[in-house]
Amino acid sequence: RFDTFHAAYQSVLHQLLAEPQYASSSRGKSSSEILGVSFTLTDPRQRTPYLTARRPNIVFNHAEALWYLAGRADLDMIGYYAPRLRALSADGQALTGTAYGPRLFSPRGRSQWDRVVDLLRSDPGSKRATMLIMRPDELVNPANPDVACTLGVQFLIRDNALHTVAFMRGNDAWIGLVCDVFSFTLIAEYTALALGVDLGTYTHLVSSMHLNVQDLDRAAAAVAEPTLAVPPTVAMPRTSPQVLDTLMTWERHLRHNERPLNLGSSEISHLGPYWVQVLLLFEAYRQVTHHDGPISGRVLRELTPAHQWLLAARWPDRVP
Ligand code: 5HM
Repeated sequence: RFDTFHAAYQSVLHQLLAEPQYASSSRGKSSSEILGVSFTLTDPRQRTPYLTARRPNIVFNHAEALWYLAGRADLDMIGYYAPRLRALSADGQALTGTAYGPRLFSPRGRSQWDRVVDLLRSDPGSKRATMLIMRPDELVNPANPDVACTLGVQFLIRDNALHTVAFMRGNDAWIGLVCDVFSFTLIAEYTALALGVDLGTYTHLVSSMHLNVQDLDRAAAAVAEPTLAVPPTVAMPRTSPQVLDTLMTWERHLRHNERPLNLGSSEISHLGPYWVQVLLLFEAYRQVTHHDGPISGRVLRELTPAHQWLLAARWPDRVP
C-alpha cells in the first residue's frame, strides 16, 4: 500500500533491480522479471512520479486517457503525442490491442463502461462490475504486433467509495507502467464522479512485471532520486459527454495547429480549472511541436507548479 504512485513506482523498480526472479526474453527483448506483482494506491489522484530520470510525458498521459474516454483507436491522434506507437499499428491507421477506448467506452451509452456503471447503480455491492479488454481472438494471428496487455478493469463500491482493480498479463515497468497507472486511475476518478461516490483505492495486479535491459541504468537512477515535495493537484469535476466533446474538439484544433488556445472564451472557462489545465498542456505541446523557441510565459504562468515542473523536466530547452 502506498499513498502515491511515485512511491509505488520507486518500490517496483527497486524490487526489479534488487531481486529479479527471472532473466527472460521474448520478441527480441531481454528483461528482468518478477511474476505476480501488485500494489495498492490509497490516493489514486497522486498518479505521476516526479522523477527527472523518468521525465513522465504529462501531455501524452492526458492525451491517452482522453483517447480512451472518447473510445478512439486512431493513430492520427495518439501518434502525434507518442510517435513510437506508430510502429504498433498493422494498417498505419489505427491501433488494436493498445486502443482500450473502443473496448471500454464505445458505443457511447451502450459500452462496457455504461453497463458496469448501470450495474453498480442498481447493485452497489456487486462483484460483477468488470470490463474485459484482452480478447480471445487476439492470438489467432501469430504476427499480431499489438496484443492488449490489460486483461480487464474491475470496479467495487465499498463504504461508499469506488475501488478499482486493473489486471495485466504483462507490464513494462519503465514505460508502460507509468502510462497505464495514469490512465486507469484517471478512469477510476471519472467513474467515481459519474457514480457520485468517493474515490477509493486503486490496485494494480500484474502477472509479468519486467524491466528491459536497456532501461536498467535509468531505473537505478530513478530509484536513487529523493522524493520531491509535490504541491497538491487539482481534482477532476464530474464530466459530461458534452464536456468530453468540447475537450476533443479543442484537442483537434491544437493538434492541427488551427488556432491557439483562447482562455478568454466562455466555452473554455466553463470547463473548470481541471480540464483547462489539460488544454493548457496541449497548448504548450502545440507550441513545442509547431513552433521554435520557449513555451509562452502566458501559458506557463497559468499552469500549476506540478505541471510546470513536468514540462520543464521533459522539454528543458523549451521552458525558460
Ligand atoms: O510481447 P508482448 O505482447 O507482451 O509485448 C507488449 C509489451 O508492451 C508488454 O509485455 C508490456 O511490456 C508493454 N505494454 C505495457 O506495459 C504494452 C501495452 C499495450 O497494451 C501497455 N502496457 N498498455
